[in-house]
Amino acid sequence: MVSSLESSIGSERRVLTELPGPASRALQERRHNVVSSSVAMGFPIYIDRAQGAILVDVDGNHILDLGSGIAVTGIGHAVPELVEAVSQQVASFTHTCFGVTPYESYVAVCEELAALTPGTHEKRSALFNSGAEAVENAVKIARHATRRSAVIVFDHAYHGRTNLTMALTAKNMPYKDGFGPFAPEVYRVPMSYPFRDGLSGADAAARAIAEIESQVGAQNVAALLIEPVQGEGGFIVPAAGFLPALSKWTTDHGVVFIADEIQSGFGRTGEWFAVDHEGVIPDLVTTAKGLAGGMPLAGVTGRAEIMNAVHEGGIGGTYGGNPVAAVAALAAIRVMRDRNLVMRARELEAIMLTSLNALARDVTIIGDVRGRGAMIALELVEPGTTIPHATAAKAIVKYCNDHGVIVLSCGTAGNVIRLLPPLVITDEQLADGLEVLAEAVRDVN
Ligand code: PLZ
Repeated sequence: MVSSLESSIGSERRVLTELPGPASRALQERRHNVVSSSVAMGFPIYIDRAQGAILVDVDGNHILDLGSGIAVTGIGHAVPELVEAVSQQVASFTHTCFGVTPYESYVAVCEELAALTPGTHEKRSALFNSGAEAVENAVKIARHATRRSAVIVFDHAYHGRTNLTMALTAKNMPYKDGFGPFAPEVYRVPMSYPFRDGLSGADAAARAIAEIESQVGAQNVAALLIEPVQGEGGFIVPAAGFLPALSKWTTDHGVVFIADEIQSGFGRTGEWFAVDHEGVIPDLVTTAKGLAGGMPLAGVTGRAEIMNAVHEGGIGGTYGGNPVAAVAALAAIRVMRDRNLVMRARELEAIMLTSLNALARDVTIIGDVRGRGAMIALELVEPGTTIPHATAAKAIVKYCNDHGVIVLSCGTAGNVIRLLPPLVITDEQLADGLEVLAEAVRDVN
């Protein structure tokens, strides 16, 4: 069954109808009658099936996926190992609640997280359903372990949409507007943003630390929470030395350093975790997205003494570490290892940077090309300035969508185009997608 699916989909982009096509438009009508208009609407083609880097919609269009469902399906779609593992698990049992009666796959995922996350210290993990839930629990654990309350976050940060994680997230629209009051004891400090601040990592860290010390006081800080490469905020890679300086400061002051690796983790940046590029060892790491190849699973992993500081039963949930999601994670990790997808992310980086840097030399609206691994972005500006150019980003996304390529925008100002291809994308597929993107940029320029 799996092989017939593969052969029927193939690896090429193929647009047969206008997009969205008639069958998608009919579903869109139904959606409008029953789905809340508050739910985001990206590219309303309805997906029927998918394989590798290709999504097939209900009109039979073959769409090239350079978004991976926001950095989730790094191993690609319909991966036989994952299909097999999930199918078998569904047939065995789908749920018991790990807190009621446990099962092996939860333990095995925690063993993998202990082995893969940075550092050789004793680690413990707890599993959850979503990224926001992992971040929220990491903060709960850090507060409990330190008996302090303040949490430090950064400009442009994205950590989720629950009440606490909205407070941690920097951007008002669409995430926070009208949803307050927000959780207290959250303090925001400047991020290192080389394209816009021109500061060295050390200077940017000194600026952030000075604000923390004067406005909050190190002794009140439970946790410093940071995305080592920011995702929704614009694929901002901090200047070298920024993360190590912050990490040292947290160690010196008994503050829990939490790396939110939900978007940047699991091979995406060409290391298992983005902090690995600078040898930073976080106290806690949050994971989700790429962890389980598309099944909902998230984790908090970190120093045993911090993770075990909470009383038994203090952390949990009905579905956290669900067995179907857990076996999917074990399969996804196996596939990543077997196919050396972490190294593949580096190859994708080289291909994307070469192509996009060449494009940037030809056009006036690209201010910056940046990123790590298969997490690469274009920051768009008004020609000859650094003024964010959000309308260009919108137009580029639309052009790509019209031509059957999924690309996503991001950035506090909405002026960044991000590429998050599945790590299994072929060279030919990526070249095709980059060609469409280049046409889009030239069209808008
Ligand atoms: N931390 C770093 O990137 C999720 C958000 C999509 P959840 N990013 C995609 C949207 O518009 O809601 C994310 C992230 C980082 C936390 C999260 C939250 O993960 O699984 O969406 O809760």
